Amino acid sequence: MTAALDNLCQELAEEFHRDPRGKRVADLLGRYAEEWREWTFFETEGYTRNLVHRCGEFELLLLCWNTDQTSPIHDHAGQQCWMAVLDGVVEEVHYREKAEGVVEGAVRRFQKGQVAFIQDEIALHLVRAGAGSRGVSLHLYSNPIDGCRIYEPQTGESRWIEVGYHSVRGELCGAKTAETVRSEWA
Ligand code: 2CO
Ligand code: FE2
Repeated sequence: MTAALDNLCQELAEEFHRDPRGKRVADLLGRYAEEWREWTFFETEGYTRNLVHRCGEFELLLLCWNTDQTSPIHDHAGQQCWMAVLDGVVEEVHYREKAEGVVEGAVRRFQKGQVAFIQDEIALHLVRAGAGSRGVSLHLYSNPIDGCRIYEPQTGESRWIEVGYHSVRGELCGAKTAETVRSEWA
């Protein structure tokens, strides 16, 4: 399994060594279309974060969105985030922090093969399965993120949370935290 995913990680690593801003990342992610199904896990409690690869420059995750599942409104801990849809439909809603709270902005819908990009300078966002659809998306964070701030929609209050992995390279690990995985791989 995973020769194609491993090749993709190799190409991404070369790209980040060439250019830390990763100008070709969207192209590489958008072209990727193979071998991801056996590393996906759909749960009823919430979307799952499944780690494919983590190194100093980036981490690559498969996110599985069951029908009606949504992330909280969140930031990206100062890092760059690319999101390529591999299957189904995934929607993104932008938010801006204002004195009165968080204010909803653009809503965008992404289908298979489309790639979104976000970083804190652009907006906060939430991501959800498209109406009536499930979705699988491939997320690249550069650098890796161990947590982010989540925002309460009504008041705009925020708090930092640690993000975890549901699986690592196809092996279920519960909600193992990024910190645990990093120390195991060190
Ligand atoms: N950033 C969220 C996460 O890593 C997913 S939304 O896409 O950026 O769980
Ligand atoms: Fe996000």
